[in-house]
Amino acid sequence: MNRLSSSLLTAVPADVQRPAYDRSALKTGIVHLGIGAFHRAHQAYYTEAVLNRFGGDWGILGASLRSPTVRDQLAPQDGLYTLVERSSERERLQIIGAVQSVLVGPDNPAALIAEMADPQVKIVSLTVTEKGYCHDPATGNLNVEHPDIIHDLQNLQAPRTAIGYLVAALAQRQQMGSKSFTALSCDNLPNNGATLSNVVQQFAERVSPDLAQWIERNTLFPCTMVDRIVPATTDEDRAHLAERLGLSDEGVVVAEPFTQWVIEDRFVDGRPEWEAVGAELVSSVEEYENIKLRLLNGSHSTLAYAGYLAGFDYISEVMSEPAFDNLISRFMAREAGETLAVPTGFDLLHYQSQLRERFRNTELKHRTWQIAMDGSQKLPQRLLYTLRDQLRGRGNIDIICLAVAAWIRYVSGVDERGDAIDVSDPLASRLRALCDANKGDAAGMVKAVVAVAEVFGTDLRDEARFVETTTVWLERFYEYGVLATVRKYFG
Ligand code: CS2
Repeated sequence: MNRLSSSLLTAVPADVQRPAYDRSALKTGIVHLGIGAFHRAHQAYYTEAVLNRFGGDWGILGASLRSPTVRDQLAPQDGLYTLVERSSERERLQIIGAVQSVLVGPDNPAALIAEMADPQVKIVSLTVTEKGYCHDPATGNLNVEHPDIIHDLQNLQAPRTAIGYLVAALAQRQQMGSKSFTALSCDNLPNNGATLSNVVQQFAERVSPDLAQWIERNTLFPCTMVDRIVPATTDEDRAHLAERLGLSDEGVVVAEPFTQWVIEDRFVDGRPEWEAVGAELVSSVEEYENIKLRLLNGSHSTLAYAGYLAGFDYISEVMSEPAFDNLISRFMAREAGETLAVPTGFDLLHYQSQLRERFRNTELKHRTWQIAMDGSQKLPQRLLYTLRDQLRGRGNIDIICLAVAAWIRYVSGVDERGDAIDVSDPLASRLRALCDANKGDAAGMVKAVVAVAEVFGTDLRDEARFVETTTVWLERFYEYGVLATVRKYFG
């Protein structure tokens, strides 16, 4: 079967949307670090919509900081790939042309730095996941003991981290006397722009105070709220698409129809007209960000840990168990939802029922295991800020504690059948050791794990209500199993 490429664009079925603009007119205006499935189904989708509507030249150069996979998928396809939007009601296919090419950092770090330093580039955007910020999730400060940060501070010409790349490129711009760029964080972190600015500043300070000052004066780091559920693409997705398209596409991404992007409107040197194609450009994203992190991502992590342990592979399967659906409705209404301030006119109840609908989408194969990854980096903003607010206001914390207990049960590394869990987390071995050292003693396990300051800060270990309630759930999980426990209390 032929592979999707520029010359075969005309061969795709007529119901598949294609780039309606002249791709050869594109210039690299955006460099995107971390060109995974999410970027391709979200920010690139919005930029594509701008190009389809107005033309223009806002092209994207994608970069992978680790693996060559996406480059190898997209290079033979001239950067083209299909976005499949899927729900039980419909399937919509679109070929995206906004990504011009992909660089692989480790192959040639200098080439990527040079691209980022080119004054034609106005925006450097990022989806490098929580751990890509190399920060301490509880405080937001740069982790100066992180091996990759130590490496990058000594080898700025060949960095490994996004932070190293940003500072190296900004240093070149300063030296050349050119304008700075907008650094646009699109990761699920609270105050993501400010968090990025903070770690970049702390890194740059160590390189040169003069550079740090130049960055501070010239660079903007807007905050964003990004939302679209985009599971990892499977071989089945590729096979299904090949049938529909009549061409093979190694770079296909599958997403839900829903998408949202709220952006703080502060840019150094222009941006695509994203507001004309559905993005919301606002003066502050904080409320949107909290709503999304605490309701969507908080629910996701809760469903992922408890659902995985209960034996479910996919989020839609977890949601088809009525007790879990109940649990998550209550979590949103009585715990996370109680802590949120909402923008004027925002319907919080509608948002919650829409979320449950989205989680139930059976056409998305969203693995509980995928969401369970990197919990140590995710828990603070997804569950623990809510927990602190509820403790302060003496609100309900029952389900947050259940979620934390499920996470502890998960990172212990052994499931309910006695099989190993493949725990993917930068703190995996430390967390596992803490659980092993307290085997058979739920109270001891909770005490040891909540003392991990990078995740829980230094305050939560002394919150008796939190520690005790979490312990009770963990005891129940060990005694009756997660599914029976959830059915008993939420069925
Ligand atoms: C998920 C998110 O993998 C995860 O941890 O919670 O990636 C989620 O799908 C997105 O934030 C939705 O916008």
